[in-house]
Amino acid sequence: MSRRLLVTGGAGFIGSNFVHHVLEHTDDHVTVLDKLTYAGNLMSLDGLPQDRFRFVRGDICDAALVDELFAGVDAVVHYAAESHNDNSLDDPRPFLDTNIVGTYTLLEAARRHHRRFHHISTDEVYGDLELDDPARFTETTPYSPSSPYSSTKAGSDLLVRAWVRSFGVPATISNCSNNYGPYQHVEKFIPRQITNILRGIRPKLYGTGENVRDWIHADDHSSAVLTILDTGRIGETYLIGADGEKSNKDVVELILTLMGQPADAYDHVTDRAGHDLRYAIDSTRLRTELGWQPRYADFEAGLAATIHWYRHHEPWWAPTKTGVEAFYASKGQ
Ligand code: NAD
Ligand code: TDX
Repeated sequence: MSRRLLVTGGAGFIGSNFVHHVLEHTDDHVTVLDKLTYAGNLMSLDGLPQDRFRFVRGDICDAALVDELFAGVDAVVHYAAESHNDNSLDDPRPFLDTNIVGTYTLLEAARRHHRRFHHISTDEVYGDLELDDPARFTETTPYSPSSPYSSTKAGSDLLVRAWVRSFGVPATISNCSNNYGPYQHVEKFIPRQITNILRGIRPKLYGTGENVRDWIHADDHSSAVLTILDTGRIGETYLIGADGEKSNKDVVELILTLMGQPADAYDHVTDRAGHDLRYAIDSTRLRTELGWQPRYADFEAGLAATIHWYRHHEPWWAPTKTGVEAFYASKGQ
């Protein structure tokens, strides 16, 4: 049966991938609510079926607008956030406004209209792991966020849990690992290095580059969220991951090799303050309870496809590239 979905942050990286995924794989109708901050890009929503898609420019902190939109939908998937750790170290305030107050505003509307609500979050709420720790994050790992970004995401998760318990809001939460794929802003690690190479700039690795991230293709994140929306248990948290642990150094070397450059043609730059060492997700609950499986098992193939996408979508990323590199250069990164 066709649903009416509201997707916040649908002009961003993962939100836009989700909108494409939903409109391709279901009969659902989608309304995107997005403020179009520096991170939003309407070009990411090109080519969608216009009879099932609507875009509304607005702020998730705008209670009147949010209330009006909730009245007209069956369910809400909440991606909108300030999402970049490096920006949160530079200016934390927008992270508090959007990630905390914005989520609160949406939860109050979900409560008033009793709407199904799915909250998108991150594995960074659990802090980090040692490189040689056999443990991975599970749904019961204690919260221990490190950065202004991850602490505001942790705060938003706790708000959702409280609104479920205190007010009976029918909500679920997912915490996903690092995503890669098309439509990711060039401030982020993988697109930054790909577009650096395309511009003749050497890739930049923070610190030693031994830090490990657990990579998942954005389309696999989307299929997991759709699975939780369809069959997840209300009040539950699900971790989403695809067993993709790689050191940053290995990822940079693979990008260089796939792009026909010497594998060591990169620079070490100033490390990120408070840089989390390793993230790793155990997604057993999602796989066994809900039967979800990732489709992009081969990271190298997914990365090659992502490189191909950036090569052929320069008009999508070129307008932001110079400003992002100037920001990093000012910090020695
Ligand atoms: P992004 O920065 O690419 O996109 C965020 C979008 O939200 C943008 O379109 C922006 O315009 C919009 N937005 C920001 N503030 C808003 C506001 N106040 N009102 C309305 N819209 C607003 O982020 P992303 O990487 O796509 O991340 C999306 C979500 O997924 C976030 O909640 C993030 O915490 C989570 N997440 C991201 C990753 C990752 O690897 N990128 C991993 C796990 C979880
Ligand atoms: O130029 C770089 N060089 C570098 O070595 C950049 C931009 C990053 N890095 C490192 C820092 C991290 O160890 O690469 C790793 C990945 O960095 P980001 O792309 O900034 O991602 P991360 O900080 O891991 O957070 C991401 O995953 C979890 C998303 O941005 C978050 O929104 C999500 O919650």
